[in-house]
Amino acid sequence: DVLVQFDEGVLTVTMNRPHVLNAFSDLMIAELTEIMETAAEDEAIRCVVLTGAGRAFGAGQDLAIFVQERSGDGSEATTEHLQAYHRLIFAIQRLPMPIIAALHGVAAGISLNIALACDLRIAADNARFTEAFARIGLVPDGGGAYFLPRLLGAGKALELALLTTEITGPEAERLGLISKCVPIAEFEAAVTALARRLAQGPTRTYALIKDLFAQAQDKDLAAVLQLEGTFQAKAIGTADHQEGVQAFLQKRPPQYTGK
Ligand code: LHQ
Repeated sequence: DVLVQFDEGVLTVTMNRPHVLNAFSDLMIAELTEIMETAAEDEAIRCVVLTGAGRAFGAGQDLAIFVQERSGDGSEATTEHLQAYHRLIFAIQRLPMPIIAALHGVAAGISLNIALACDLRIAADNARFTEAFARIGLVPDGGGAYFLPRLLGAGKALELALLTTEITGPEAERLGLISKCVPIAEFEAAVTALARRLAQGPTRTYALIKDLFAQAQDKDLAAVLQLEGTFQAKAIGTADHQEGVQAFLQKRPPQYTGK
């Protein structure tokens, strides 16, 4: 249920169940998790793009499958199902290289929250975002209660979760839910340009930045400053740092190798 393509350091991962707007099957969760876990170990991959086939990013859990396979409450099957999603969220969060969610059309329910677990989000102007869970009597999962308040602030996050308000691409950019919204005709080119730019960047430093920001989240200033010192020492030891400084002094663009 997932397609992968590798080009110029960019791994493009496409959720491929377009007949149901890429709603999640068990297979799609498992395949995505394995792809992310494997990508984390592959130094040739310097940026990952997560996107959806057809007219949407994703419509959340496939509800037809969910009802068929595990009607009922709090059963062992439901717990296992949620744990499979958790493993996917952790696999995305643990990627050392940057991951971009490329969002066109609908991103609803857990598909939206998986996009929020990515580092950057770029959307087409036909994008529609909704924390759809409460519409069917569910609470946001897949990290919604973690990511959304951090991105938007507690008030707006709770509002979107309670009202399941549909946010458009331009509105999402204004709120800070995504980095950028572009016209649909320019979407593919904009995603490729951003992904290539990151893939040509200082990949080890990006990994350090991601780790630093993750660790800094629940620390006080003194602890963060100390942490920054530790991370900066590692960044100073990278070949790309040397290259960046040399390129600056020689007034030329840097040629980063990701080392
Ligand atoms: C779908 C779906 C779908 C199956 C569209 N499933 N077929 C975690 C753990 C435990 C339990 C369950 O859930 C979760 C996490 C979650 O993600 S909960 C939230 C699940 N998602 C939703 O509630 C969203 C349901 N879908 C919708 O509200 C609409 O389809 C949206 C707003 C996403 C899109 O609307 P439209 O653009 O009007 O498209 P559509 O509704 O016509 O959908 C196209 C087709 O895709 C249609 O099939 P059909 O055979 O009629 O062409 C839909 O039935 C199917 N589809 N979402 N989640």
